[in-house]
Amino acid sequence: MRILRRASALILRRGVASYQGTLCKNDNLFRIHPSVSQALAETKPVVALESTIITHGMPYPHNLRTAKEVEAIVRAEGATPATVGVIEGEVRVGLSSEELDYLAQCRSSLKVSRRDLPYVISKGLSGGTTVSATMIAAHRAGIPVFVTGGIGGVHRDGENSLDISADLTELGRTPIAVVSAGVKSILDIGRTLEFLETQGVCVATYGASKNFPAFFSPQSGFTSAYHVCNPEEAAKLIASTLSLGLQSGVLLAVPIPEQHAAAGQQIEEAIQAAVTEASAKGVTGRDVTPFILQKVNELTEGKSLQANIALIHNNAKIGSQIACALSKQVN
Ligand code: PSU
Ligand code: MN
Repeated sequence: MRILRRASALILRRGVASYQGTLCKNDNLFRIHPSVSQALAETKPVVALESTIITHGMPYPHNLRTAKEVEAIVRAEGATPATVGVIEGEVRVGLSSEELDYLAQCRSSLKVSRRDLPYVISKGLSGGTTVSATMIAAHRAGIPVFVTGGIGGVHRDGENSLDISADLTELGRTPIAVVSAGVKSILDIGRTLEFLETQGVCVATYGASKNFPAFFSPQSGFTSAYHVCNPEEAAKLIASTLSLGLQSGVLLAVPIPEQHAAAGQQIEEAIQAAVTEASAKGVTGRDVTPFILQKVNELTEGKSLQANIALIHNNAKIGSQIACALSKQVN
């Protein structure tokens, strides 16, 4: 029995070690910040963070303040933050304070998803990376844990419009664990979960139940396939995915803390109004999510933004604890 256990621990370590072996050297297109490459070289925990939330998800100066607070939370938990963004045609894994300032204030920065990467790079442009593009960069760098607020999904009426976020297909093809507060109810949550299942994505709620959270609310009426109760359990789930060599990701859904979920009902009503307005105004494609987020913030007089910030802080804390637990398990 003990030999078996030792053998499986060895396989686990080898799987994750070979994963971390994908760590890329600085090349022309991907540049890893020295603090991040040093942490990776020393097999210390690193947490990847996205930047569309900075360029398109929140207004200035809340976006910049939140980005810096989130990095500080990651550091306080003992991990190294690696915010991903595109600066003048180069994907940066780990941004300097000046680069964060630049992305937060630059009005012309683009929203960069998988499909946009080739164009943005070829033109030397700058932008915030979505969940899908951030997963690609994190994978290249060898960072298995990535924290965000909410992921994209199947939009309402998506069965007709086929407006399905590239985040979902990315989760199906890139072995990264994404820690998020679930999926916003601006989306069709049921179809989003179905699509994730088809893509082979292991979805687990972080907490005592399988209730799948709806971003501003701890419950969506849907459930995850599984739940994990603590950082160690979450880390084991991630380690198994990596060791199995499944090239698909894990979605860890962290419910918003109860005290910040209070405005949930008011936000829900604002979402209904914003979705109706978006379709009446003919907003489509990549503009839909930013349009609705801004509208909901206006309609709730900033309450949705406050809840958004609170849940991102919480995700950063839990995601960092998971990254630390994973690092302990494989070292
Ligand atoms: N949901 C939010 N805030 C955000 C996003 C989603 O609450 O900022 C961003 C994320 O970067 C996500 C992207 O990856 O929007 C999804 O966009 P789309 O629906 O166009 O795929
Ligand atoms: Mn879309």
